[in-house]
Amino acid sequence: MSNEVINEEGAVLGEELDTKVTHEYSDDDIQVLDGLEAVRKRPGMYIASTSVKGLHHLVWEIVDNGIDEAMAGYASEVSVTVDKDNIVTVRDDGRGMPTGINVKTGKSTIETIFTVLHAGGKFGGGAYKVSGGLHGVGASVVNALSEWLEVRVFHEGQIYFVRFENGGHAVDAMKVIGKCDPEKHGSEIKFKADPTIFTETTVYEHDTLRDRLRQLAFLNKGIRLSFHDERESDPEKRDHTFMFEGGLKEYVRFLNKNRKAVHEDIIYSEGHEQNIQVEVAVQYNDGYNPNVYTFCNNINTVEGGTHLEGFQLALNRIINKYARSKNFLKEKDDNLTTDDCKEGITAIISVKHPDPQYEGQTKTKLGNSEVRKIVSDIFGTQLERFLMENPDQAKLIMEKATLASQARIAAKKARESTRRKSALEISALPGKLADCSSKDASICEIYIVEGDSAGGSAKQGRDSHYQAILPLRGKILNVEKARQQRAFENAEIRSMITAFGCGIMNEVDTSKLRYHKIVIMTDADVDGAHIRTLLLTFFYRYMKPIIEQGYVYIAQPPLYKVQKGNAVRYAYTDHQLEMVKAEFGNGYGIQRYKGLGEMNPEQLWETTMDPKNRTLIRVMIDDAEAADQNFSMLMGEEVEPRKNFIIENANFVENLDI
Ligand code: 1YM
Repeated sequence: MSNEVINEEGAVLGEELDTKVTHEYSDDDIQVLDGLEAVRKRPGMYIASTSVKGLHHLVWEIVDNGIDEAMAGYASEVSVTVDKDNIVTVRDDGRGMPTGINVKTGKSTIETIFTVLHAGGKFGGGAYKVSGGLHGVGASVVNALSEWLEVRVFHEGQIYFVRFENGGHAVDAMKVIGKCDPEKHGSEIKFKADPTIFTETTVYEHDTLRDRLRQLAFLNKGIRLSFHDERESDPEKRDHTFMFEGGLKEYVRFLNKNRKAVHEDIIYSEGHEQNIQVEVAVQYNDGYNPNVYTFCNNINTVEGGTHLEGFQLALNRIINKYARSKNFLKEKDDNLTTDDCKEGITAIISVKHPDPQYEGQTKTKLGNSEVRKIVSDIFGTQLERFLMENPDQAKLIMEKATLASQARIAAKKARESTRRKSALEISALPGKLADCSSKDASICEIYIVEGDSAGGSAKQGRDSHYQAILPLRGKILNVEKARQQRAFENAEIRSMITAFGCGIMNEVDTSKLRYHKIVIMTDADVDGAHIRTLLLTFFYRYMKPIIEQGYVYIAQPPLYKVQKGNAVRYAYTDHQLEMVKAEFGNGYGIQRYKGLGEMNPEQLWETTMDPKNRTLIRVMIDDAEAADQNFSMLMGEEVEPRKNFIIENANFVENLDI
């Protein structure tokens, strides 16, 4: 991902709006189109990629401009429509883009906005632009990467229009194409992504658009964001409207909806200092994992940064202060650690900054140092007030944090007293592991197999040069419902930790991973699906990098064996079964596999383990929030949402998006 913003000389548009001049501009013309040509030649410099992710960036860039207009107080709604041909229309009801002529380019401001590469921060002179998008790279990038793009501006009863084609050239100068209700005002951008650039796909994902629009509505309270998807046949799913007066407060409620809250009210704080806006919302649930999401200018800063640090400082400081003053902590007790204070927390931290500095590997870590103190002050003050004003809820939070601390201290003692023993155990590979002979991790695979009998077949059927087998007995511990200490005592979990060799939690080092394919192989039934989910939950909570870096796979055993004479076919889905039946006509026999154990070693090798024939599904996390929601729902305490999910996703066995 690249965050470079190309700021061409003379592209500061704000001060020159609505200045009507005529101009000779052939040189500018060439320069402008050079700029767009550069975007088309190296799109990766301007958008994250030309994959499906980059495709969606086009929408977000335009939506961000509408949100800016709403945040500035001029618009109340931004809407996104996707039509049957994946043409996108984004509208707002703001002032409408300026309809004057730009003095530098001698062209309409609209044409200038869409053909000159610019830095977003410089836009609009005076008022700063806080939304994220492509870090302000701008509407011109969307134009450059569209087959065509149309702009309509509704202003004082007139409809202004410009169409761009062919790499971003205006077909004609801006003109008035009709009249509208004089009360109507706003901007409308319609575009078709260029399939010669987005070669993978130009089809938008309904859920991706819906989820991000919902998130933007949470992050920008009071703005109505609506989504209309004309490709949806189900009218229930075609339209979505999101508007949250409560902002992050409602976001936290939404995230905690599948969990049991420890206290009723959401702790909410809001404020600004030095032109930096801060909003934080917090609620504890009865789980053990912290879920803290941070944003700067609506961008999810997944690597954290100074806003997260400020939040943690205040959380630690105020909770300890309150715990001491109300005697939840005795004089002899050590302070609670930040981890103690974060156990079971759901928190959103959102800052809006006029000049954000991003750092880190993926440029998603906020670097501005002044933000640390500002967030700490604003959140700290309001957290303290909440505790003072709500002693009953404060008590529940203090009990939660002190319990976390006691568990941590007990776990440490237990670890220390068994250190010698466990050090020995950790270095020795688990007895049940049938390891492979190769030590080259890049070719090695480990199959995590359900049950000893399937484990036996897998051991005999495998290629022992590069395939290792680790049979698991029964169901592994549900780590979503257990503290760390219990997880580390669990034999199956210990076997996996030692076999993988990459460490756990903060210490995961995938360069030490002993196998570059970790393959979950379970029966194709409900129990198998459950075990798979338990395993994925464990990997997700304790070894997230192995999922993030693409080392985890799911094996696909066949459901049926169809035999006619000597001809044998395996079917992995009911659809495939129908195809095989059609091929064989009649006189065939069908065997339905109820479990891996029913296959002999040769069959298991041939159908599920042999790289020549097998299908492996790689487990990916695109969206940490969605994955977290799924795990807490599938594995957590609340029964109702889980039941609904299972009813809605009866084919979960085949649908492995997490
Ligand atoms: C669907 C996308 O782009 N709306 C939009 C954009 C602008 C304005 C209003 C606007 C801004 C200002 C003054 C200002 C933009 N203007 C500019 C520029 N919706 C969408 N709505 N008047 C109108 O910021 O001062 C860039 S975007 F540069 F011309 F001011």
